[in-house]
Amino acid sequence: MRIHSAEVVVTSPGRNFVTLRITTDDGVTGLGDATLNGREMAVRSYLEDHVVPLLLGRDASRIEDTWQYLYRGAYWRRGPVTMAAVAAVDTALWDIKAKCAGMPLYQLLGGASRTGALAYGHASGRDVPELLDSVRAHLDQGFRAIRVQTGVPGLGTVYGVAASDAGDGGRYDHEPARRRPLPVVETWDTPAYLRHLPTVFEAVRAEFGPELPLLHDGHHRMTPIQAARLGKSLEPYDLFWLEDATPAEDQAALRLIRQHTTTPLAIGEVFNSVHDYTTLLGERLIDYVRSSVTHAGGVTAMRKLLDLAAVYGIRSGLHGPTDISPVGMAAALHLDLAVHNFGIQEYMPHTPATLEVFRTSFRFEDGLLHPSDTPGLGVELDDTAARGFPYEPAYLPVSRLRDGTVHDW
Ligand code: KDG
Ligand code: MG
Repeated sequence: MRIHSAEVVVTSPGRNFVTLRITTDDGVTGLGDATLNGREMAVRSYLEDHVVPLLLGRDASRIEDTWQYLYRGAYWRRGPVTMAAVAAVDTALWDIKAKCAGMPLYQLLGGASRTGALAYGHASGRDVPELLDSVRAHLDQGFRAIRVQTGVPGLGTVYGVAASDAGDGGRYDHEPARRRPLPVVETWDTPAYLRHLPTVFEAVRAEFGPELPLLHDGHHRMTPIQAARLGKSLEPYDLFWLEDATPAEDQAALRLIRQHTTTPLAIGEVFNSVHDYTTLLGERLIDYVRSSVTHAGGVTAMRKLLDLAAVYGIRSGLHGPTDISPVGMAAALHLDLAVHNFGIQEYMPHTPATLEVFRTSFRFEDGLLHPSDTPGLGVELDDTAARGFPYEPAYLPVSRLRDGTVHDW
């Protein structure tokens, strides 16, 4: 079974997605997600100009060999653009292999280890009353674990907080609504955030009790000692995890945080290689691996990463925001179901327009996600619908401190 063609589809049903479709000479198709928020066209070019020509005529069943060929063969390895492209090829080939086997992908990964993957939803509010309403709305939607983000007194728009309560408890969507040719600038103040956040968790625990798993994303904004202090001050509220407390590329920073707090730590959504994790895993400095199939080299690389994490008793918490397409999400769900060291899965439901383009079969029931038993990944792309949503440049925001200094967003 040879690769006959490979095409890149860029579509923008409310936000941009990059998808690779590989077709074999006997007509089997596979999809891979290559979306890199704000840098979509770089991945498209990498795939179209440098990867697709290498794929034509290759044996579609040789997934590991193709992964190594694209990774080692390029000489210039790693990096988000390269690894998103490699991931898309890898995921599409797994989709093809599972379709040919007539099985859902998770069966090829060893079969189900659980009935479904515990998902966490994103509650947010500009203030505490709005946040509590949002938590209630998420519980009503069936979520059994909740990420908590709020506005900070004195600051305007804050990461993770819906700009309005749209009646569904507010929906935060990583900026597609604020599309423009240049990134918007948000003002940030870490001391104000550190003073405020423990009071937020106190209010949430007082309202919803001790059992509900609660998560929080620091989104890379603290210094190690600030993160250590936050972890310590949140200990009474028993978080499931504190995510991305410090800029992720500084693995050694986690040593300092770990020395001061027992709040569980999660990191890795911006990582794209197992090599980004070696200190973190080897020294057990984190509790959850946050990478996505889309950005970390595909199903093949993610499986290896999670198996290495399992050696150290570290669990998965795969990245699942709306800028991971339904194809990337489905790939994550097959892994979630199969690996022993599953922890939790992030789940931001995609918009109806996105689900017109990507026909999914995964389901969310009673707080758990299941990839379905459709052969392959269980997602198909509707080309006609995709063509109705042309690419629009869109960027993530940029943070500046009150004095104008650029900060981590
Ligand atoms: O594109 C950036 C988003 O994927 C990121 O901001 C989402 O931090 C995020 C999360 O935890 O989902
Ligand atoms: Mg995050």
